[in-house]
Amino acid sequence: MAQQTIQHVPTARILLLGEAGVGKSQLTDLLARSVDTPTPSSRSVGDVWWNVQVRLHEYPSNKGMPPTPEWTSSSSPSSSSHSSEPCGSYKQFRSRAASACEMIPYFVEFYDIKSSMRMAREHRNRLYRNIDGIILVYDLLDMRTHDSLHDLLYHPLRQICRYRHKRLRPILRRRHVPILVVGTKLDMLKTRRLRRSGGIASQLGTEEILLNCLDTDSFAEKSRNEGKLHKFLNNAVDFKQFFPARRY
Ligand SMILES: Nc1nc2c(ncn2[C@@H]2O[C@H](COP(=O)(O)OP(=O)(O)OP(=O)(O)O)[C@@H](O)[C@H]2O)c(=O)[nH]1
Ligand SMILES: [Mg+2]
Repeated sequence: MAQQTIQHVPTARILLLGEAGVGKSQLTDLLARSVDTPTPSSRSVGDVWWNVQVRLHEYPSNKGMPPTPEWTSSSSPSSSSHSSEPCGSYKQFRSRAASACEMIPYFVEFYDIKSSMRMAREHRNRLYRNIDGIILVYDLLDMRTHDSLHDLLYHPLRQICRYRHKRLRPILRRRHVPILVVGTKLDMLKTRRLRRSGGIASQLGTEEILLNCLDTDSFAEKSRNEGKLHKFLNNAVDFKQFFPARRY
């Protein structure tokens, strides 16, 4: 990780959107959990209108370069197509790749708005303008919570579009703010639904994760979910860099 003082670590902001009771707070807990911040109080920055939990994210500075073999295949290096190469050359390749890839630390703040509070539009808009990524949350047991995501997304997306792209519409045609869709309560689903091709994730061209928010292994290291989350957070950092929030 690059040597930086804590004041110089930039912050990316992620907004969680979803109906009441779908699991936004539980998911925020899971997303922000880390070895260094094991309890909610150690990673929370509370507010009247929303709960904010924070975690560190390491953004790879060489995102445009080819990935290392470790990320391209789940098999071990010895069983990959490089297996005929002597061990030394594989090690050299890895160390070259590692030294080329500087990890830049970012704070990521997850904004979990309290459904019970009615926040003034002016405060909400001020928050939306600084948002670098959106997580849409729905309950797999109640697909109405999935269908309402379109409505919940409209206003924040419009604000982000207006203040970050400096144009009002069309909202989704240009490169929009990164979005991740999460379906919760997978553990309570009796029959496993097949992936819905007409779902909001495929309409927006984004990744979707189905999980149990109560299971702390849902984002286990090197799991598919962790990979999708990392990619989403990297995209949020990209968005922050390419479309920086202006001061008002
Ligand atoms: N079994 C199970 N329960 C879950 C899951 N996610 C959330 N819950 C439970 O669902 C209830 C609601 O979760 P919350 O995280 O409070 O939901 P919320 O979206 O923050 O709700 P509001 O703050 O009212 O908007 C809680 O009792 C959670 O423990 C899940 O994946 N599996
Ligand atoms: Mg909540």
